Amino acid sequence: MQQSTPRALNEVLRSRGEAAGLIGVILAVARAGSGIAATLRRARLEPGAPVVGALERRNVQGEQQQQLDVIADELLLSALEACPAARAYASEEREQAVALRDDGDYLLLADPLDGSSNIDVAAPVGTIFSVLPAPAPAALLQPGRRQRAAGYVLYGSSLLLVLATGAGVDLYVYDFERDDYLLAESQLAVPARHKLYSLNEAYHNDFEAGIARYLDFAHGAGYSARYVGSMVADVHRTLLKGGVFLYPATRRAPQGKLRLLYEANPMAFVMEQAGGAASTGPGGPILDVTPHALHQRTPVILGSTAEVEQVLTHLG
Ligand code: AHM
Ligand code: MG
Repeated sequence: MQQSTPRALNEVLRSRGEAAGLIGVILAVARAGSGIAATLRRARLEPGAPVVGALERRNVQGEQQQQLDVIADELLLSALEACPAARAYASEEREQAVALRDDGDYLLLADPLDGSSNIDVAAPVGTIFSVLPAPAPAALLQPGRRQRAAGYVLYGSSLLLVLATGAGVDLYVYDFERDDYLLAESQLAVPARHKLYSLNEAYHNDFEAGIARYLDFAHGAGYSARYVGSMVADVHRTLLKGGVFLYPATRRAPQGKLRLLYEANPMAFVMEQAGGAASTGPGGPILDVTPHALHQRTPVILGSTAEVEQVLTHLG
């Protein structure tokens, strides 16, 4: 894994007056992100290279291979282990949080490789992360409103870092030659409205009546649909172009599929910081939910303010 400091990213964060500890945590995530990207690019290229699939799966040479989600999780953990400000790490890949340093000021929560089933088809995937303050004793179950920073790394046709630290949303592009993240856009603003929805419509018969009513409305109102099936890619498109991303409750998954702490909260923070909205539906804003469990799931409706509102009016 590359261990150098992303200097340009560091400089921007310092010039914004961010706390040194917070900068350290963000740089650790950024470093892990470029390490994950390097690993993704090597997949299948050499004997023993990682692939997605069961850990028991073997490559054509008969060697056992590692799941990329597990590797991504380990890269994040080792980057944080070198970071004095990190108090604990919680991940979608781990049953329990990992304690790091008793005097660390921040907690990192992450989905190390979101949308990993898309890797087999070389479609975009991402790392989603959330940074919370670490009061003593460390408290992982804080509402998303308390996040100090959140964002994602998108492994797509370019490697992007989208970051919100409480004063808007910045987009950085990773320069592979300089091993650094360069600021490409500041103060991203999600368009207030755009007739586009993004959800897995195959679950139509499993959605509650309100979502079905919304879809009937959208079909009659000239909406378009886009769905990659990687939350990072779908949310990133929503952030730049507008529209609404939904992963509602279904009959089989009454709380939806997405995790509150690793996926919904960081994406909701980014979306609100960009002037958009993020709701659970009848439960109100995602960021106001008080979590009761580390791996808790939540329905997600986020994107352009007017489009989120439109969905909510149909939920009754
Ligand atoms: P994962 O964390 O196991 O990768 O699952 C989350 C992913 C999201 O990226 C995406 O929005 C969703 O699952 C897609 O689910 P579905 O296939 O049910 O539409
Ligand atoms: Mg995920």
